[in-house]
Amino acid sequence: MAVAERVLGQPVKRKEDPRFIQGAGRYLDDIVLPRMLYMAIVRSPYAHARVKAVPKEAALSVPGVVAVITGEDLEKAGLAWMPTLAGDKQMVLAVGKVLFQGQEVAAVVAETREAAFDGAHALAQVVEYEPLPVVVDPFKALEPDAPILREDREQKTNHIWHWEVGDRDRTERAFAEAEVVVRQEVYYPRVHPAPLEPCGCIADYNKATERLTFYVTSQAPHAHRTLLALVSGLPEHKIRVISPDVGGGFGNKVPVYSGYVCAVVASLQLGRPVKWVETRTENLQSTHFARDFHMTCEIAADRDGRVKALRVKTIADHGAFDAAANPSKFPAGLFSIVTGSYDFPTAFVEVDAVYTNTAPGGVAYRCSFRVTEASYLIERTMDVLADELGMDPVELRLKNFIPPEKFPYPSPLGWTYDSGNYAETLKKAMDIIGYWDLRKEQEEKRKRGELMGIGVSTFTEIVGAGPAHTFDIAGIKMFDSCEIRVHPTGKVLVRTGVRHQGQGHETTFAQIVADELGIPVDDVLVEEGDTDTAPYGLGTYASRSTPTAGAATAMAARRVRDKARKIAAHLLEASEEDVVWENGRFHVAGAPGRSVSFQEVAFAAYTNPPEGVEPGLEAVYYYNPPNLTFPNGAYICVVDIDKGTGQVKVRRFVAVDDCGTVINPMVVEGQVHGGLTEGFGIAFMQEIVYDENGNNLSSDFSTYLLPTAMETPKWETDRTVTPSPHHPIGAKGVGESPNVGSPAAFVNAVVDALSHLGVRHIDMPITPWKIWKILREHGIE
Ligand code: PCD
Repeated sequence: MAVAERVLGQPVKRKEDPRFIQGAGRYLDDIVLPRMLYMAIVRSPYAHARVKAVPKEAALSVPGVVAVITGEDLEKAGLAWMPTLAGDKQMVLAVGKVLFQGQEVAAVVAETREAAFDGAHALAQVVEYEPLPVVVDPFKALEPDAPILREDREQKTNHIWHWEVGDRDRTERAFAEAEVVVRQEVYYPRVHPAPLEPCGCIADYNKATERLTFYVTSQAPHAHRTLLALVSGLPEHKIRVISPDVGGGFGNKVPVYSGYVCAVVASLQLGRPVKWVETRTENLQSTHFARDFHMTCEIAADRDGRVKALRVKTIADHGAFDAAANPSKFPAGLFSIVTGSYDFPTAFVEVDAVYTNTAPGGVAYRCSFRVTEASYLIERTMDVLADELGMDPVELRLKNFIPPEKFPYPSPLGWTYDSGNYAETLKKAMDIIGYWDLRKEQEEKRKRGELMGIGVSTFTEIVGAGPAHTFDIAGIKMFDSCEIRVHPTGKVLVRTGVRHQGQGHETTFAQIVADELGIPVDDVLVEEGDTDTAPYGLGTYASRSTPTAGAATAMAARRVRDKARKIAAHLLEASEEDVVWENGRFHVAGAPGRSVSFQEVAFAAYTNPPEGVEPGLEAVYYYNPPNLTFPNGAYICVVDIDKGTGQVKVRRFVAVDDCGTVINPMVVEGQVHGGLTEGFGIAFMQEIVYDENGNNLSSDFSTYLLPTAMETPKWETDRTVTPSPHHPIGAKGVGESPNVGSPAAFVNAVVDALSHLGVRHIDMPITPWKIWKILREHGIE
């Protein structure tokens, strides 16, 4: 019999794309319910001010406005504050004072969207504020005479928490004895996930059934259901969260926002559906930002380049409320992956979080909770060390990589890396790009005064949270789930506890099931996002879907297969032990001719089940991963710099990723292209900037730039495959890798182009203006 080609690993075209490319996706704002009202939010123009009066009448007198909600109203209902994922609390609507520009002050509900905006505008004109001194700089916020921002908390400074990990004493000793020490201050600027579809919801409370249906652009519908139940007091079984097609998430759609709570309150009061969709500026001003880490990194090493110790200190700007989205035991997320791909004998890391008059956040923007900051820092500082030692960055890395035989590798900061072959991955990238030839070319060009740089980043990530014993979000354990229903004709419905936002789960998870059950991918329908039908799960972010729900999917399919084997044995009149599963069919051992297909078994499950076997064919699996997965990669970037304008041109970019077993190489390539483009935007174009009064100067797409097809370089991708030893199909996550690994490659390339001038570091975003100034400072015209 011909060996059936496995669908796992095939570039199956995305099943979801026909609806997306025909404009037939169904996003939140496409949903229009009968009798639906619209909500708009009045926001503070001040970054810090007392709110003296919110005269509702101004909005109520606008035709079409039906209700206005203020902080005072919410206070009466005990809803003025909501808990954040970081264990802090955040104002839903301002009570007493506002703490950042764009903070929610009142919600206006009206018959039409236009009337809601008109009402909000009218009210915004008359809200009375008394401005207070503003602090936007986290270092100034820590000074003894800084104004205390959070009067609601009993604290005398703006310091939120201190977190440390590693062996302080051993690290100190290693530094004291080191032959070489480098130290670099690195700022990872505040950026924003800026999904093309902003955040929004429809709250639809039915007074007769006492049920709330909550449509929301959510990356984590089940977690949102539980949090809504806890915040609103509604019984959880009377809440149904539906996350329709999501137009990009990037971590922005993990938290619960004020607009959601206000829409629910409005619908509860009015008994009508209430829609709220934020504008682009609202998205950039007030829904959660990412990064904003001020880091200092030190590496101790031998003269010959062997690393001895790592020491990191970080000031984290958390804005007005500590609303960072992290697993609860990890206030700085998984930042402690900062030893990266290198075999550091010891390390010590400290992070201090600070309140400022800026928007709250700290979301895991394409990043498994602060992994991008960590990866950028170590990859940047390894280059600083190479420069100090006069070594090639590639040689320094090859010398210090964790060798393949050391896996599973216990890192000095407490992780157990599952697998990797870093040297192989780097060498592949070097071959593709022709590394040593480029170095020769660079040498020649330098002689001619031309600026060319080569940047290397060999990063390691940590994705796929749980395991549940260490990881929880607001107390909910981080496992994930899959339910499989096989219909009598052998067609399959798969539901999972995660919720894709364009990643392709409808295809890749179907491939997993098709592969496990020996059926065509087209026979599998994957559904996510409805809490009434999907099994409980923690959602899609932090590249956790494949490591968790993807694993659950394989395990559930195996459960289905185990039952199918019993039925097959009955059909084949053999004992179960003699039934072999091969090439997508069951046959009797030694008699491959006596076989049945999965479809025949499925039909029998409903028409002819064996004695003592339950009819039907379904399975559910809640997968609690034994460990995280550690994807990695080697990225090499080549840049040319125009001396006249400071313009950086990315000439080539080679990305070799290792995400273990690849389910769909085309999807993976698409993920890498998307993440590299975002990384490119971060490195060269983007930053959320505040002036000293706390005005957000980057609150639209003319000031906060997204790369378009015009700026985006051509990406060259390849891979190595080092399967995860603990994942059922050996897969690791990949969605985040390109955003985690690429910023350092871009910046390293630019710094490399200027290193002969004595330049060791440049903070992102690397704009032409910054480069132009540096060149002038170094006398280059
Ligand atoms: N895969 C394959 N293979 C392997 C891996 C993976 O195939 N080995 C594939 C899967 O299955 C899917 C994808 O790929 O489909 C991805 O995956 P992952 O890595 O697992 O991830 P997920 O979880 O699914 O997702 C998440 C991510 C993130 S995280 C982000 S940001 C982003 C990414 O994802 N987002 C997005 N990507 C994307 N895409 C799109 N389109 N959209 C979006 O939104 Mo966060 O944390 O949230 O921040």
